[in-house]
Amino acid sequence: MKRRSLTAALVATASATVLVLTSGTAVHAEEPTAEPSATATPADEAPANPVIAEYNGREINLADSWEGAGSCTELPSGEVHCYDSDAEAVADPELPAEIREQTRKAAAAAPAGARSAAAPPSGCVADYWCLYMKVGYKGRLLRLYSDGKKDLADWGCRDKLSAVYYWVGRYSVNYGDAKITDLRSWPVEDRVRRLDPPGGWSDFTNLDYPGGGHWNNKVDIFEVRRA
Ligand SMILES: [Ca+2]
Repeated sequence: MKRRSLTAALVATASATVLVLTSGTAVHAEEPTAEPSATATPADEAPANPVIAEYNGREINLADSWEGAGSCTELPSGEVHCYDSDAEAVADPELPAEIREQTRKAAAAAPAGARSAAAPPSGCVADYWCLYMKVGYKGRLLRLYSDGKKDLADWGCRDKLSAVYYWVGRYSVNYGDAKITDLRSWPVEDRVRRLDPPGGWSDFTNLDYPGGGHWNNKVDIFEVRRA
């Protein structure tokens, strides 16, 4: 992912150099004539690092398809597990015991059928970034844990993110913040926004996008920053 960004930066720099060296006429010819689309970078090329996950005892390529899975979790070990139900997800024995315990407590504290302010939304687990593909914390759910940039194309979630929640279960964990990025083609700068936990962003259509519009279905990179 970093490699790809670097390459893009180098290409952009090279293009800029060419433009400076060419005549004024050429510069005009290179000027964009229309407002670039929301996602101007190539979205159709196959991801270089597709995420392989375990789902019902077999391996699936998330970049290609979730194959019916309702949610997937990036475990602290680096492995990724996908599930049919939230119950199965929050009980995964490979989740750290403290996280399972905190999540259980929150679910027990929430009144049946209603979500209290203190409880995380459906399927979210403590100390995880919970990424929902539909507004209102609905749709497919990706739980991210480890520090660093996630190219959502690798996870099969590019241009699909609609809501995010981070619920702090253990304040001893450095939960940091996150950054969402919409990649744009030069000369338009990538759009970036910081998300400060704890809490949630339940509807990305209400999250203002720089220059107008909203963030719904635009995010390409999700960066978890715990350090
Ligand atoms: Ca995008």
